Amino acid sequence: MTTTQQAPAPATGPDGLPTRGRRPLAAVAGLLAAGGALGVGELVAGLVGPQSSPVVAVGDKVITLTPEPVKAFAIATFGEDDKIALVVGTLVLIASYALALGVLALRRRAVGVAGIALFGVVGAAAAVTGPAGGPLDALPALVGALAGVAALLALLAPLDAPAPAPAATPGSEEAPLERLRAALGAGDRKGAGLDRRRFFLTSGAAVGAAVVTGGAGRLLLRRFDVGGARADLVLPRPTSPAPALPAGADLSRTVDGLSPLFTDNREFYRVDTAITVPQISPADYRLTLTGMFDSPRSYTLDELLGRDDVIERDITLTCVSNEVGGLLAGTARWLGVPLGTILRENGIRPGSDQLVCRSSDGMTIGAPTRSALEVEDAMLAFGMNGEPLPVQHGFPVRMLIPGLYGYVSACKWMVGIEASTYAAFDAYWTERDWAAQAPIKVASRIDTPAPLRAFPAGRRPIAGVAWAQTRGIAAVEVRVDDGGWLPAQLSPQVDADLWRQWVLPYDFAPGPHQLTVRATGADGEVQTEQRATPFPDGASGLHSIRVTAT
Ligand SMILES: Nc1nc2c(c(=O)[nH]1)N[C@H]1C(S)=C(S)[C@@H](COP(=O)(O)O)O[C@H]1N2
Ligand SMILES: [Mo]
Repeated sequence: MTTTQQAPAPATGPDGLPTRGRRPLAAVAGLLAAGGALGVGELVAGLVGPQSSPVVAVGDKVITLTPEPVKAFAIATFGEDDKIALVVGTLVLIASYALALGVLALRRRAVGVAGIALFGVVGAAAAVTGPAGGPLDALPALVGALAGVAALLALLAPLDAPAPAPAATPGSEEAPLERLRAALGAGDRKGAGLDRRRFFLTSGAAVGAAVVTGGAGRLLLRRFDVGGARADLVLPRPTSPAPALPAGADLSRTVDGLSPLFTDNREFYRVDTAITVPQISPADYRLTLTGMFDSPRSYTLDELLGRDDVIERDITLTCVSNEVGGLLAGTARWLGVPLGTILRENGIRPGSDQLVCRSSDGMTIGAPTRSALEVEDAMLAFGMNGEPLPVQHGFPVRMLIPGLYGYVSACKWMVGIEASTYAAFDAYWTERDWAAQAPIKVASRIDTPAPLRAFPAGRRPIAGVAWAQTRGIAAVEVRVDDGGWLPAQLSPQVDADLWRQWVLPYDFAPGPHQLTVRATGADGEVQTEQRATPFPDGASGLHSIRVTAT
């Protein structure tokens, strides 16, 4: 008599069939259902409007809810690519969720349906409660979820198509082999009820539908794009042009690797929480003043552009998240109207110490009223380096207050100024424990030679930039190894709000060298070597790099 080893009873689906070989396919079904939901969601968003896109709305919420240290880490690690990192991370999360959901749904359809419904409800809630959200904005996520449920059920059906129960396999060796062959698609296990052909046909249809609906949604959303309107905008001539630059003002013409005096708009650093850049049509634009004003009003873009006090100024903008030696600083020639004049003509009340600046994407930037009124060249800007503001940099109107980090002054896509107080309101970053007030610290950076690089020994320039907006830079010194501080040559002093380039030609002996730079403000303040992290009010310390002359 032979004894047959009894295999443990396999988990079974609703039809009593084993789920085992079908699980990978069920996971794929979950993934495709999620893809279908996202695609259909985008299509409906294309009809309803950009603020209703579930992908974007959820991403925005993730940014808002991300703890500050994680956000700081993301900006420090990914810099400009922080949003790409977020989108990729979110997609990985959604994919894992969908794969698991597919497997669970194989045994219990209700779990799959509930999981996708939850997905839809989260997306709908995020869109409805977004800064520009309304009840209609729930539609894309809900319709998307319905499509996702339909896709999931259609994809799972061929995985347990009714079929005669398998004949008991007598040999113990054969079963696992058969299962493997079935999972690899080598052929249907006789009677397993798995309609592989139908599964792949349905999958193909689901992928096609997801791609077509998603693509159509994206195309439809293009009609909200303001690129064309921006290109058509004619900027006024400044009544007060920027000071003329002396010949040879830009030292980068002769020094390789040195930052240009003006940063190209395409190269200009970008820091914001917007996953999709707000698209504000010039015709619809309004800047509305509210709060502690005697006679607050609003301005159309034409009213701002048509004023007779248009100023043009060269200002270096800096992000509080900039690390010592970091690249989150840039200079542009800005065109706009004086902020102080606008505030005064609306009768700003003396009791206001904070301006709550509101952006169309819901961001709030809290700026000191006093600086807005008193800092020379504080402005509402609509032009950047001779063009209308690029959409990424705040089109059509942003604020600038020289001398303050961007997060307390440089509100982009700005649609409102509420004259308020620090006691009454915590702005977005202050709520996240960044300092409420943050003047830019004296800073200097070595651009060339690049850190950890090797170059031929002998004479070559050490060069970089230094900034101390509103005060100006008086001197930059460089230390090589343990030597003394050597004065660098500076680009001409044009305006205190503009950074200065510096260059020091140096004879490098062969071997490794440590280069350190420090700046002195025109007010006599020497840049501190005391190291501080960007959080909570800006990094400090000296930029120091290692290089090797060979
Ligand atoms: N609406 C909005 N404005 C914003 C921000 C933002 O996240 N949203 N970020 C601020 C920060 S932290 C900085 S440093 C500057 C950056 O301006 P830029 O992207 O044009 O360089 O914009 C400021 N204005
Ligand atoms: Mo910033």
